Amino acid sequence: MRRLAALLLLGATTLVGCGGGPSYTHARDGVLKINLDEYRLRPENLEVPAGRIHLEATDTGRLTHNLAIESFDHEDGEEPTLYGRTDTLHPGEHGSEQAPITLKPGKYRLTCTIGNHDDLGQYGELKVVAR
Ligand SMILES: [Cu+2]
Repeated sequence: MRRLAALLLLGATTLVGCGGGPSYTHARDGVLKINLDEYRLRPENLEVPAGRIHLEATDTGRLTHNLAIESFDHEDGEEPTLYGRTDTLHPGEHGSEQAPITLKPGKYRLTCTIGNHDDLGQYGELKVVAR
């Protein structure tokens, strides 16, 4: 129980980001280059200027994965908004977005929507900043 409290505290500190928050990888030219494996996105947290976003995902794992961009906030019982995703990728495959993606400034969730991969930790954060 004490350990759980410590973990929660740690989570709160990360959210506030008192200088020690998550670091963001700057995506060049709006291209999110992300490797997918069990069960991580590498890198996890990316920052990109608003506008057209491209996905460049590679499945470096042993299972199928995909890469999706969805909203952080959603009503109880409702699915988050899906802004775009790749096809399902098999080990060793590369994939880009299924349809053009344009994002406004804000925070978005990066995730793999296959099985319970998200629950297992395969997610990250996309910070879209004003140009
Ligand atoms: Cu996955």
